[in-house]
Amino acid sequence: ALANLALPVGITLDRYIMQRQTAFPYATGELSQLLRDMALASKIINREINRAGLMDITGSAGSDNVQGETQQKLDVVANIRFIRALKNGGEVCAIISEEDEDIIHTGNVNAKYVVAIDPLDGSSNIDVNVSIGTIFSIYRRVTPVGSKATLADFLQGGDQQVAAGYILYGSSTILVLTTGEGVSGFTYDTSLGEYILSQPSLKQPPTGQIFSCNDGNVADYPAPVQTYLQRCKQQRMTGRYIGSLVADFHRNLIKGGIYLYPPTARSPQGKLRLLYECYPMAFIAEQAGGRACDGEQRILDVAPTSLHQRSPLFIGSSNMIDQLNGMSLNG
Ligand code: AHM
Ligand code: MG
Repeated sequence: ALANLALPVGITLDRYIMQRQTAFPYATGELSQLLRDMALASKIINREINRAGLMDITGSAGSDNVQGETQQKLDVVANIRFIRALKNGGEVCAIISEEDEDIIHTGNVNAKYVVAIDPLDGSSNIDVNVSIGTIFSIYRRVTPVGSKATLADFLQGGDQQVAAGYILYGSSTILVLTTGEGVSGFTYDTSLGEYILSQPSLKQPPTGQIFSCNDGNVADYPAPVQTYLQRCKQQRMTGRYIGSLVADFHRNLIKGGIYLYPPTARSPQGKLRLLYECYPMAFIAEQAGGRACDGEQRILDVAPTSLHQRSPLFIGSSNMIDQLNGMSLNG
């Protein structure tokens, strides 16, 4: 409540962060700076995405291609940009990314935070002008400041996240953020180059009409999930699936709905990654009043064992997840 007093719609992300910092001194400014670095990198990615259709042209013309970056795939470019921004910002000692097998050490051994990131999610949508996103998760390190970060810093568990967010590069670009005090949405104003607070307190409707999954895999889904989906169809609910987690999640967050990525024959552990896809989305969902589980337990309770581990994901409106879980119990 205290936080909302000072947060009128229309203020910039920078001002929001500054005001939150005074209201909640959760950090001595480092987390604020880190969030600014993420926002800056996302603006650069946004620019690259908007020019994506021109890349071959500018590439072949040889312009704007000092480091050869414009010829690289957009997800690789996004990875480079985020890592660079976090290195330069100085608040992050190590990063894990969907694009890199191992921990990336930034060289800032005195920094207090680590970040897990999927720099550009929904890669199958990049070439076809459909919405894509960035997902990130932030922890305070558990290893001593001054030392090299280790696996332990990343395998703390979902409830230890201090902040999480996503950027949806959609019909407009929006940044959705939680620091554990609810969820706020910021819309990017391209003319100002600023994120503007547009949704100070996002709440997911407790129920909804939308179900989102890859229907092509349905024969592989566990029986209770199949039954749940049959009921959705019997009730003439709406099926919507973009194939970009961020976009599917965001629509369901606003309108009410459920997103499902169950285990399949191709991906027996589920497809999505626990540390930089499931955990941050689950943190946001819960902070907005929604729920997230893996079919057996709360996502945030799933024990992390490796950097790139996968998990099934069921996420969305609270009543819909409860209903699904109730079916799983009945078998
Ligand atoms: P990616 O990280 O390789 O882009 O994969 C993650 C994406 C999610 O955004 C999306 O929800 C899902 O994979 C779609 O998978 P599928 O094409 O199997 O339905
Ligand atoms: Mg991904």
